[in-house]
Amino acid sequence: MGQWAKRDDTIVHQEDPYNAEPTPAALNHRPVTPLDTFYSRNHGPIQQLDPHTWRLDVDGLVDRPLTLSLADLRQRFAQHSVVATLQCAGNRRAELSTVRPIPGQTLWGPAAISTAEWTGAALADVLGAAGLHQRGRHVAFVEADATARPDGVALFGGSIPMAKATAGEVLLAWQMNGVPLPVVHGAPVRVVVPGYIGARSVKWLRRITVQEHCSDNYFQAGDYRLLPADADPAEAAAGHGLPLGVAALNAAILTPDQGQSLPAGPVRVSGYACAGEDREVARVDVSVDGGQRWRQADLGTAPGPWAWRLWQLVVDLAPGPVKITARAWDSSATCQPERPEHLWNPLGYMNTAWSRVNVTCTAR
Ligand SMILES: Nc1nc2c(c(=O)[nH]1)N[C@H]1C(S)=C(S)[C@@H](COP(=O)(O)O)O[C@H]1N2
Ligand SMILES: [Mo]
Repeated sequence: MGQWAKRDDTIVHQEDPYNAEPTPAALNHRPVTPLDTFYSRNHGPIQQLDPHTWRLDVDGLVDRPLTLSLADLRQRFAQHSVVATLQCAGNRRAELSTVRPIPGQTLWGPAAISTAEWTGAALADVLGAAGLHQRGRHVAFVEADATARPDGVALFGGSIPMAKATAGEVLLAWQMNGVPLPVVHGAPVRVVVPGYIGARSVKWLRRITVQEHCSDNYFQAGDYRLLPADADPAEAAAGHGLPLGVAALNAAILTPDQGQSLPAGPVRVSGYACAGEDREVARVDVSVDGGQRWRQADLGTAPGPWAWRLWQLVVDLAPGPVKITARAWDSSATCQPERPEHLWNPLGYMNTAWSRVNVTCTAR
């Protein structure tokens, strides 16, 4: 067992802060990702909070500011479970970095994405108990500051618009796959915002503030922004570019492996597809001739409306080099963009280009 109870074969991009993704093979085939396989993305230290003394403040534009213990949260509010996929906005950045380098950012493969069954209180219910003012437009989250952090590393936070915050699917979760939330995933309580980039699902939650404007936390105002291709990354800090929120349609091939050598003949191609916000994955197409002809993959059943779809297709591969391509369509008839060149941005976010895997088939 590796660090933070992750599998031994976990790909650890960085030890401190801990940033790690599973191998594509480990992620594949399981609609709900086991805890030892779930990716983990951290901008600062993993916080060790005592669940008995932990408190959550709810303040800002509310009638009745609240201070809740874990017991209060569990007893005062109905318990909900949602199967939701979390995906880092930096997922698949490594492919973007082959277009042009992306210095200083974690080069995630296709597995900075995972799915869990989250259990907790609905944020909507907690906000209802606090009483919302008319002027409240955004709900901001900030993490605890229990652990010393290196100089210059800001407290993690962010916000979501009021309509999303009160929609019911956003949870203050204390359980993941039926067990208490592991420390590395934000114990004792984290936010889970289904359909949004992972960065809005704040871990080690300490405070919820209802406010007129979106969060000015560094990780919303100065990071997780999509800059124009010709911008200097330092401009993000000044609030340039597009703030990221709603997730975009994405898909990736998980098997076969990039560069794999395998016998010609029938080969199973498989992976995931995930739509953003309230859209659904409608179809996944696979091509083995660089995109001239396409066949439809079989979509596995959705583990829930906020979760990815796993897919697979057996294709017949001729001897020689083969380019396998996969692309997803969503319920708005939107398809993923074709090439990473068209998406390249200085911080390397939102690579949703068609997924490509090159293999070599040997005659048998
Ligand atoms: N407090 C805190 N919450 C956080 C982060 C963080 O660094 N600190 N990282 C965010 C990002 S960028 C992502 S993608 C998800 C990752 O969640 P996980 O580590 O449970 O997979 O958590 C989000 N919540
Ligand atoms: Mo992220």
